Amino acid sequence: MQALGTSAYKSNFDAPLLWAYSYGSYLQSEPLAMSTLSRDQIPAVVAAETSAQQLIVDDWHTHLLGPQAGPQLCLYGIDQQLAYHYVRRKLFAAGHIDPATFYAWSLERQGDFTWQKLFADPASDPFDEGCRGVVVALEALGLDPNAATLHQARQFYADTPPQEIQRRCMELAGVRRIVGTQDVFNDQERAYYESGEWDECYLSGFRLDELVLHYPRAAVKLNTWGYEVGNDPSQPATAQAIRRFLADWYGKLHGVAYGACSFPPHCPVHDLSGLEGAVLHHAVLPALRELNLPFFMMPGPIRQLKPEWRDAGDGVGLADMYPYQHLVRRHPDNAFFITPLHNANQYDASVLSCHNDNIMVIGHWWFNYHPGLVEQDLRMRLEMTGDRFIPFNSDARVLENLIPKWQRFRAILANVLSEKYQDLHDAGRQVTRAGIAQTLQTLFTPNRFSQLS
Ligand code: RAT
Ligand code: ZN
Repeated sequence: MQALGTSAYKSNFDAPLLWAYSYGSYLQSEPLAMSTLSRDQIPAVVAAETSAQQLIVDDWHTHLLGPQAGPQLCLYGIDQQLAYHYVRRKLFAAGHIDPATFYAWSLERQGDFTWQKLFADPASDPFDEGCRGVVVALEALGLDPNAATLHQARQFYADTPPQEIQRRCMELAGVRRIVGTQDVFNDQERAYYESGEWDECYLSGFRLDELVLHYPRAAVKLNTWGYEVGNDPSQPATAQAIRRFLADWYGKLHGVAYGACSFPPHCPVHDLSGLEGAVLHHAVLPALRELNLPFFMMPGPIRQLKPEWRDAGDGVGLADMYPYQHLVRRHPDNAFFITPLHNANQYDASVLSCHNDNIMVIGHWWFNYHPGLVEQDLRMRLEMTGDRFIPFNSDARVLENLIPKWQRFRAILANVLSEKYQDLHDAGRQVTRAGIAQTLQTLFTPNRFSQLS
């Protein structure tokens, strides 16, 4: 099998990671790191090792872009936090407002209304992760999450440059680099990618939903852009043109980490007689293999169940995992990540990664980003695969989302990992601080697919 952690792929992630801090420095400067921990010492050591100061991570899937991308693409601030679709969903589901009326308002008016109904009104305690996240971020940034109005928060954002907001969000979350969601079929995004400046800490997740799921629509654009494609992606000339398009954009985007696509629950990704399967088989997967990029698959969303709710109106369905089993076996030289949206698919995804060395489970997002589910999956993944998965990505859309999501996950990680290390200790395994640091490195190091060679 060819090396999948390719030079291009590795070059994005092989820069001196802050891991140097932990494992390496312990080995050199702290001999104690190698000494055996008692059962009672384990929780404190795991808590320190998983903290935002010590475990600095790359966030593998977000929708973020930095301040250089401008206010339409770089979302931050109190009103954007309140407009996050996890929060809006709650507003609409509770029947507080008719969506059409709400969307006709300015962002500030939407923010005031949302704050009043979901936060200031004592009848609405924010137990849900979306609203709780706003409370956590405000508190972490030194703002009053119990304020009656948004006056103080708005003043803070008016006085603070976006670069400073970004710096604080990343520092509080313990995030070093951020992979975004680059959809070049989106005209507004493409205009920025054609000519905009990139902040070095942002890398690209090359988003391929339009190409794979809506090929006829995508083909019209491809032809407009000078890639001569026909209706049938299995035709060699068409497949070749699509591959050229992917290679060209790989060159234009900043530090592409993978190609990515979400799939509806019953998508026949393996079926070569369907358009999705044909685009994948003849064009996308060969191109990614040539570029040495993994393919990041997100089965499960049902888009626009309630179109009038816009991005708050999507749903989720249990995915048929058979097509994915077929796909990863048919393409043994491609690397895959998988992150099903439906919680009941998490187990199948882990099993899939147990008997295929070219696929790894990653993260939590959207409807399965709930502490109870994340904790349950983390246990299951450790128990089933050892350290062969990437535990978390934030899927943040607004910069401040980084804070609550990573804080929440770190607490879960510390708790579950302590329990697992105590369990190993009880079984007779010697547990050391250096060993814990090494495991965390393995779990979060993005270039592990290089070991597939
Ligand atoms: O979780 C979300 O923010 C969704 O709206 C989706 O966009 C999802 O993150 C995705 O990447 O498809
Ligand atoms: Zn996403």
